Amino acid sequence: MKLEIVEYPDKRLKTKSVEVKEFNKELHTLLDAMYPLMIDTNGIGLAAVQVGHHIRALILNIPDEEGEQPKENLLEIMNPELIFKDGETTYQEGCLSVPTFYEDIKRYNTITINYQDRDGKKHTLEADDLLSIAIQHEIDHLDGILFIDRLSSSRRRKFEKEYKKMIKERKKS
Ligand code: Y12
Ligand code: CO
Repeated sequence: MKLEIVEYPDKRLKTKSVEVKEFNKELHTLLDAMYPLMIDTNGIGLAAVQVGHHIRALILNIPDEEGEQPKENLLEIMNPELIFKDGETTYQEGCLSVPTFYEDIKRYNTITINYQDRDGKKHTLEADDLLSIAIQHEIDHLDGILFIDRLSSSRRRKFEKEYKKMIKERKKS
């Protein structure tokens, strides 16, 4: 399955993704194709909507202490539900759908989610620090929200200007 990252300002990123109801071969093929794409593009998180599939599915692979991302650490999360949130943290976020741009975003520090794995089995996961931030970033994607939507209006204007410039430069090269 050939996948490509959908990049801002593509309107598909604004779509609210639908619940995963069938945990079948089609879902597994999609998840299996998302993983190498995420790793090859230096990503640590990727939602299905970022590859043009509007279902509530996402993958995460947070680097370990050595900066490695072994496949054993891969999390495949379907239909996540935030059931607990606490504290506050700020992190300079980036997104494969908004290349070259990083901004400080405020999130909950600690969260608990319920979710289903690729076979539909239910799990509960407590997360803090980078994992918590990454989960919140990816859940936002499922609701059609990008991290740039969380910027103040002045920071957003600055972003739009810089991003347009980046796209222009990229077209030249
Ligand atoms: C903390 C904050 C946000 C997340 C969400 C997941 N974000 C990513 O995986 C971002 C990846 C990323 C990778 C880049 O590298 C390449 O594209 C080669 C990148 O660099 C450029 O665009 C030049 C930007 C973002 C998780 C945790
Ligand atoms: Co993202």
